[in-house]
Amino acid sequence: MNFVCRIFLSVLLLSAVGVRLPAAEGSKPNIVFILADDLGYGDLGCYGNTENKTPHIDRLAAGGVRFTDFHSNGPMCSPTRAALLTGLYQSRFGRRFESALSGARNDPGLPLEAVTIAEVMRAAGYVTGCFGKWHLGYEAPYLPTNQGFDEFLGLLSGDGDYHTQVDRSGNQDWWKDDAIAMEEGYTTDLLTTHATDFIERHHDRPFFLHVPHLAVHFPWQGPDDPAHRKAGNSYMKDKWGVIPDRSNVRPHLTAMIESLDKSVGVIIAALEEYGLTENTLVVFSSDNGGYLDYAGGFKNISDMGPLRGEKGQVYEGGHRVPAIFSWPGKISASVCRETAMTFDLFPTFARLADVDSANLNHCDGADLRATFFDSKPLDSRSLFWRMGSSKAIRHGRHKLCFIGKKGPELYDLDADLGESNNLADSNPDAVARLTKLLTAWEMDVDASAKAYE
Ligand SMILES: [Ca+2]
Repeated sequence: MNFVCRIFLSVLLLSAVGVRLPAAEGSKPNIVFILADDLGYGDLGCYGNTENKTPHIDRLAAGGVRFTDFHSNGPMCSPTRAALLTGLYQSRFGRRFESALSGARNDPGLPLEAVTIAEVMRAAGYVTGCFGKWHLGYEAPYLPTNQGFDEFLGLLSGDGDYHTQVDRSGNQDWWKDDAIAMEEGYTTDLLTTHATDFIERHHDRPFFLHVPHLAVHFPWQGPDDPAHRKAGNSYMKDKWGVIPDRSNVRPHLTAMIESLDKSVGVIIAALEEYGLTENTLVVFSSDNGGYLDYAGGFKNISDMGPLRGEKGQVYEGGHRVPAIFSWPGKISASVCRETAMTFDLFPTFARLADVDSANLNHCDGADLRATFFDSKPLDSRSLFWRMGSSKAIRHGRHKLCFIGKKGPELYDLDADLGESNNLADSNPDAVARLTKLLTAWEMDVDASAKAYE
């Protein structure tokens, strides 16, 4: 069965189980997924940072499973979000989804016929809420409320001023469901307030709460930094924010990270207040890696830990991200070294909601439950990234990259996490084997994408 047939069969199956279950279906766990934006692999205390104070996220990690080899599907915002929502490689929806959606009015969002995790959870009896950054469509009909979320509040574009909620084109960008609903406040705090309000209103039934924070994407503005953008002006050339000392972005980023950490603490406190802690899986991750020194003249930005590269690249710094799974009483504290990816969350969340595995066969991602519940290894598999003319495959300890028109780069990540020692010349067999797998994957996803071009 080809891919398009499989996805439409899946839609039919979802329709068949689409009768909402009664609210008394209390045994199903709540799921809270908090997604940071552009957070570097080394930006959190629990991932080795000694400057940023992140006690709430560190506490989640200390009591749960902390992955060290977790990857975003893309090294940019929109690609990872498309993969998260669909459980599929974003490339299956066309090459547009391998980079950030532009926001142009002729740049449609995620196809409405895609089956999203929010639609799956809703069909399984969950109330679904998204509070944060969408970046999968800028206007109707490509809105979260048409993609399975009962409630949406936040921004549709890729970034906005944290104080005025104005996007880089000068548009007011703060929405409640399908309408502009501007609010006073700091973006991270506003999203936190609405997320906890959602918990309060729905604490007596299973809920799927997705909090895709804007933090810590630029403009780099901590809570005490000034507003930067006003509606009606264009900020395309100065989208980064106002940093008095461009050589040192870090203090601003630290303030943003600590505000994000505070948000996690407030959401956890809300779960505790309603006695939901032992029936709720909380997952924290990032949509891609952070920044090193940037071409706009900014320096000392994210902490990438030992990794090479940054956001937008297929080196580890672009896509190896923090990932923490916390569920007190159900998940034991451990560090997990299995290789996993954002799109694995789709089948994982769906299976926790008792969705039949037969309805999930179309997914590219894998169910991670046995990994974080029972510390079991995942089946061997290859994982792929492609953005523009750069692409990479990971299989076991090896990673093969093609950066633009340059020749192959082969790294042994077990021995060389920093991707500094290119083994392509000394191991041509591995290069040939992985190139063959990568080529087959490209043919597969490009064939799927024809339905959307
Ligand atoms: Ca991002």
